[in-house]
Amino acid sequence: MEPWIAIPNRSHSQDKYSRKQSTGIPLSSWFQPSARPEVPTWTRWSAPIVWDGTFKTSVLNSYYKQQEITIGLTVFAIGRYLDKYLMDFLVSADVFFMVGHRVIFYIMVDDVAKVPEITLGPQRTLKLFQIKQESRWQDVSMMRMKTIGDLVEECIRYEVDFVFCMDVDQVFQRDYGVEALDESVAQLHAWFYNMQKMSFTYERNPASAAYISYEEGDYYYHGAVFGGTPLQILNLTRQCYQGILRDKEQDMEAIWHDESHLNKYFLLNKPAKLLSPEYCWDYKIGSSSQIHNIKLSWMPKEYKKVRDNS
Ligand code: 4GW
Ligand code: MN
Repeated sequence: MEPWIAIPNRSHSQDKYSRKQSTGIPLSSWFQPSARPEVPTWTRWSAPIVWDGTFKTSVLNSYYKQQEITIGLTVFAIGRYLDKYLMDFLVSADVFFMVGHRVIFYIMVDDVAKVPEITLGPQRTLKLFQIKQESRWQDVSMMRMKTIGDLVEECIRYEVDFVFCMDVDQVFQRDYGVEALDESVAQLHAWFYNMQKMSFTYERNPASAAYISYEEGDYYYHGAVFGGTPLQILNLTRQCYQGILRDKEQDMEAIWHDESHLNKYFLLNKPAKLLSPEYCWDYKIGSSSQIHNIKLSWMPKEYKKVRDNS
């Protein structure tokens, strides 16, 4: 990795994580699983699965408002993904992501000059970082784990209470709010949420660090969205990156790259909260009675246009 080129100033004033309780609000004050009886709203390990309609927005918003929290959102837009996706992602995030709270966008690009100029809402700050383009697209995706870890260590942990890490090829459709916050947050993959674990596309080669046997597994999580407190994200990204490096040393690559390692991580470190597929839906699946209000959706894939660096 090239060293960071950070455009804004970094403040190292205080570690927000140690200053504040991260999730002090009792689940019972805001979570109403009975509002969605037709879907699973708890994991085996008693983590809530947040579906549209299961949360009291006003209770949560006033609690987090009083806590004066700041939420980070990291996103990478390298090569053609910068031209094609970044603008829509950012404009929609400005409107729908954590409305009413302070947000810092951490944007990693390979060409700062190509970043679109957009006017953000008053509580939003954008921090741009230039990183080098990896020659293989698989590495673009996987190196995010290393880069996010470095960034959390260097600045994110001093600046935010919670952080989300997302793919850029998606668009916010409706309010994506503080109900999604927790110590560690995993996203149910839209294509797999109704499937048996036998059919999950985990890495099945026992030699890989991401290996999960057919008997194991809880859910298939989507690599396009994960979140948590800075320290949890630091741990997650470091462990996933270590797995990626271990595989590389053996000339291996997990089937779905960083997503495979993320699934292994969340198998071993159960997430504190799961988000329903309404928080990352693919319209190509069609309509489903379980999917009420879609908060974030996949952009159509146009691989020919965006993928020429494989
Ligand atoms: C094949 O040629 C490529 S390029 C596959 C991913 C590529 C890529 C990914 C890229 O050229 N530039 C880039 O910024 N990315 C970032 O990695 C971007 O944030 C993207 O959303 C994320 C994961 O790649 P993806 O969205 O294509 O992965 P999937 O298909 O799992 O959504
Ligand atoms: Mn994607």
